[in-house]
Amino acid sequence: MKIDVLTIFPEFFREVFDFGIIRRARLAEIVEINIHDIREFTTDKHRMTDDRPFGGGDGMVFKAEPIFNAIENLMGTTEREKYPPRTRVVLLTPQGRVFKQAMAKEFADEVDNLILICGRYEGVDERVNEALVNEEISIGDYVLSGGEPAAVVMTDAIVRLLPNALGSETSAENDSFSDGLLDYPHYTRPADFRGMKVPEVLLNGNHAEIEKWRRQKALEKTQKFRQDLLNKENS
Ligand code: 6GU
Repeated sequence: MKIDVLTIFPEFFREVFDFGIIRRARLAEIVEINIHDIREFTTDKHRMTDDRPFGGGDGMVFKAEPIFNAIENLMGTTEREKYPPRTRVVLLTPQGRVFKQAMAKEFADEVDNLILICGRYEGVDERVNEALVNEEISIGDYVLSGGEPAAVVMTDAIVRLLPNALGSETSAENDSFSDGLLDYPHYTRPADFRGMKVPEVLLNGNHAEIEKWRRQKALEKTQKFRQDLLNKENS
């Protein structure tokens, strides 16, 4: 997969993709991640990426032109109907559909060429959406000052699901959300840490019992913190 991030803060991404699973996936050429400075695609003397909103009101609006230029440069077109197959252009904005594990899986399975546009200011000129964007995505119900952290979140969630991104010692199958439940609790040595004991069932080697215990604990945790996950329509 190739991921292209469009941002006015390329420095923000200087090291975030240099650790752990993402770093390994990049080195193994499972994913290629490129950061592009939207300001490089301005054409005016002052390299302006934002301007005042038509109709008045507070704040600034991200200009359409530099984003159109950047997409044209990447895709050879500014008509989303003409994008190559398995391509998605995503605008990261609090106005978008909320990103979920199932969406991460979809992108990992169905997309080879992902473009993440990091929104900024009070918003982005709507013509970007009308012409270029396949999908607006938010990472949750809170407001960030820009889409940059969301681009990192999406990239991480997707890359770790790409074939061979996780080592054999780990697996995405048992992750929280992959079965619609939160994960069960984990313990490692020592069995007695400062008087706090690991549940007996995990020590006795009875795998059927252990499975049952884990399932029960996952259910309890989900019931306690994420009732919404138990109503299937929400997930
Ligand atoms: Cl993608 N962008 C911004 N600015 N705020 C957010 C968000 C994105 N997702 C949640 N809040």
